[in-house]
Amino acid sequence: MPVSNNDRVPQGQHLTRGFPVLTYGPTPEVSMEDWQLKIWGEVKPRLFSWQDMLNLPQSDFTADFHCVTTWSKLDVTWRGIRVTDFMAQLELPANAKHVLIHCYGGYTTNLAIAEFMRPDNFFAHQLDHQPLPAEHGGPMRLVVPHLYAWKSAKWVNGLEFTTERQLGFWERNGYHHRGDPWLEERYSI
Ligand SMILES: Nc1nc2c(c(=O)[nH]1)N[C@H]1C(S)=C(S)[C@@H](COP(=O)(O)O)O[C@H]1N2
Ligand SMILES: [Mo]
Repeated sequence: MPVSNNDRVPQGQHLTRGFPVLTYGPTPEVSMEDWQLKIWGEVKPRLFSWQDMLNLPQSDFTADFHCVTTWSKLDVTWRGIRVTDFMAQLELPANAKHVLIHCYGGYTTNLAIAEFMRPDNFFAHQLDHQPLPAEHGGPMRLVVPHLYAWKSAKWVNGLEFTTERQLGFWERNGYHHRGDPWLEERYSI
């Protein structure tokens, strides 16, 4: 049976060796000391430092990774902070329905709150038991395993909560607002 028929590899995807780097534009250089995560919009504004993040519960994750350019990688091992554990620090009002993820370097991507607040999503600061390399989004990235990997924002530095959907970078440029690989939600229209 060809590997592309593996029931963990969505239609139109193939397994890749290694871990390709896919970045639009230059790789931002951000140290752990300087790294910050800013929270704003339909929520009380907050600022989280690197130490604030390390003070939260730390978890290990094994997750599959599906890039819309058709490569998939199974069982990537990460360590970091579960999004639901992080969100327990905020009091999110009921009218906050969407989040626009902001990154060092200006990249953005959007998620509905229901897609963001899943227990399988996490902020990662380790890959394969090593500090997350800069090219893979270090010092800290978001990982959203159930959606195409353009939602897994590297060099994350902000969460903007909104009542209406605001589209992120790829979503404004023809990609699907949700991006479920199992439904092949690749492009808008
Ligand atoms: N800030 C930022 N995050 C990003 C991207 C990017 O260009 N900038 N590319 C996205 C895309 S299209 C993919 S497939 C994954 C790739 O992650 P990797 O380079 O660690 O494989 O990161 C996503 N997150
Ligand atoms: Mo991608």
